[in-house]
Amino acid sequence: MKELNGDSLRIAVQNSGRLTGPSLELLHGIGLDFEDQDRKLFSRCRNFDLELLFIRDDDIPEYVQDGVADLGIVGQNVVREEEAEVEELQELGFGQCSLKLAVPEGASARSTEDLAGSRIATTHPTSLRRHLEERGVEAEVITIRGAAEVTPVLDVADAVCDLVSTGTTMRMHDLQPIETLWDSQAALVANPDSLEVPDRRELIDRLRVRLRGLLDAKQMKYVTLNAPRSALSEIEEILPGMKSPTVVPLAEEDMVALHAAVKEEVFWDVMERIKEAGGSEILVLPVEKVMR
Ligand code: PRT
Ligand code: ZN
Repeated sequence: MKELNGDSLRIAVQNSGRLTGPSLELLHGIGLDFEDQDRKLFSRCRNFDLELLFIRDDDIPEYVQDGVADLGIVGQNVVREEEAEVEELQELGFGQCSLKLAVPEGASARSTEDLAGSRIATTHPTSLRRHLEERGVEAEVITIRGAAEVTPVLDVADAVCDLVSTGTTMRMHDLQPIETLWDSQAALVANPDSLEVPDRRELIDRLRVRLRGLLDAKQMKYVTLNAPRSALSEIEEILPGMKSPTVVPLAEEDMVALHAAVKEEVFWDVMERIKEAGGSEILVLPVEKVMR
């Protein structure tokens, strides 16, 4: 194992919240062996020169920007809100949400412009102010810590600007979204200086390759099927494998077996066309990791 001059690579992860479980699962998924039971401030990887730093999500962008950690796993929303100078390396496919403006059911406002002169309660004041400025709308921004959805009922605000994922919270409070400011998900971010230090860069790149492998695999299925040799060229065209499909002759003459990796998003479409072209005994298996 390579030792960095002084200290190890450090990654900041939310200590307890929505991103914690998926973040740790991801890090374990790329083969990192570390203790995550008693959530101390630090946890050291046993098989990689990496230390985990468990902190509140709001502190992650700043800690990464200031070099307290080289890397962080955090919502894009927090990075934007803190206006942190960090480099986004990779979207991670969890923690999806949107920042939305909403008004009570029955209110007449239908757009940001309609909120001129209103009081808007938000957990994301910087983002809201920027949005209002872009639209040339003047409104009172009321910053709150959480539970923006109760402010209209309490007559603290006329509208809210908060994160939404399923939309249940807003519906339960009779709030109707009128505009989406942006969408967000969890991302891997880095301190720009850490990327310039060769030793660190090398470790970061290794982690990135592993992450890509894991994330790519999630979007893939491994497919095997049988087909008459005569249908081979047509099926090969339909089946967009990583390169081209593996073709194996079968004991039964004029029949072949094909193996290929197929992207989840085009999966059903591809399978239907293959069946039409003469494919049969189609087996679909999950892909655990991909290394290109
Ligand atoms: O203690 P700490 O500061 O670390 O945690 P926290 O309470 O600030 O954050 P946490 O754990 O709630 O969320 C961490 C991150 O998850 C956020 O920064 C987002 O990147 C992401 N995320 C994804 C969400 C949501 N979805 C989400 N729905 N964060 C918050 N919410 C809240 C929202 O504010 C609203 O109150 O959930 C409610 C709405 O949910 P739905 O499903 O009813 O629409
Ligand atoms: Zn937080």
